[in-house]
Amino acid sequence: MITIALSKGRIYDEALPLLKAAGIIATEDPELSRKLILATNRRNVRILIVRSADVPTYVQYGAADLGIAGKDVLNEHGGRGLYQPLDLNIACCRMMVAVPAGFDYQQAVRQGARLRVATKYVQAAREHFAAKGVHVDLIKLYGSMELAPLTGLADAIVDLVATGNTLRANNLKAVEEIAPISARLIVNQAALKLKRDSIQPLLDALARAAA
Ligand code: PRT
Ligand code: MG
Repeated sequence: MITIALSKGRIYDEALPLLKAAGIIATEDPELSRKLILATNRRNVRILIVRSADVPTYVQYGAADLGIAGKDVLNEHGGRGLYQPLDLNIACCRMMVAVPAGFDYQQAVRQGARLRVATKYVQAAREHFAAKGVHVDLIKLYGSMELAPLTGLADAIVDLVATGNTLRANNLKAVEEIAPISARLIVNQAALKLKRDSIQPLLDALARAAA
């Protein structure tokens, strides 16, 4: 059996055509079914539906052999026990620093101000500001980061930006790119060795589909 961990929403939607090209079709739609384990057209392949931040954990411990997770999520997880063979080029966006439209970020940085930064991506934010030599107090949030500068919780946020519509709608502006983000295929290192005969053809097919 090969078990693939996926999150519902944009990763699942954008992974579907790639999996299909690799010959894997789920027999149910996770948006309609409440099942967390989906069967596929292939008797030896099943799909687990987990929260996006939990995908690396399932694969790390071997509860899933493969998974698809955003680079943002992998960076926070740390990637231990994971083989990352493939950039799938889906769910693309950019991790950015954003501030209120009227805030002069560059000047605050030049003046050596200590910034309060709210984010779900504490690890990435810490590395980014340390490399720039900017002093920050990081405030961990689990979502709706855009609200933090609007309520006085923080001066800036680190968040993912795709179209920029969410920032604009909340009177914020992106001031710095931290990293481009896309979803990666991840594989449990032990599973790759033990089940190489069934996993390698799947990796090859996904690589062709993502190219
Ligand atoms: O939403 P939930 O709390 O269930 O979990 P999640 O946010 O982890 O899952 P999901 O499905 O929203 O995101 C899964 C993955 O998609 C992320 O880990 C990213 O790798 C990737 N991705 C790509 C994005 C975006 N684009 C994106 N735009 N994830 C989130 N966003 C959010 C962003 O945080 C912001 O709130 O969309 C908003 C900005 O979008 P624009 O288009 O308005 O700029
Ligand atoms: Mg989300």
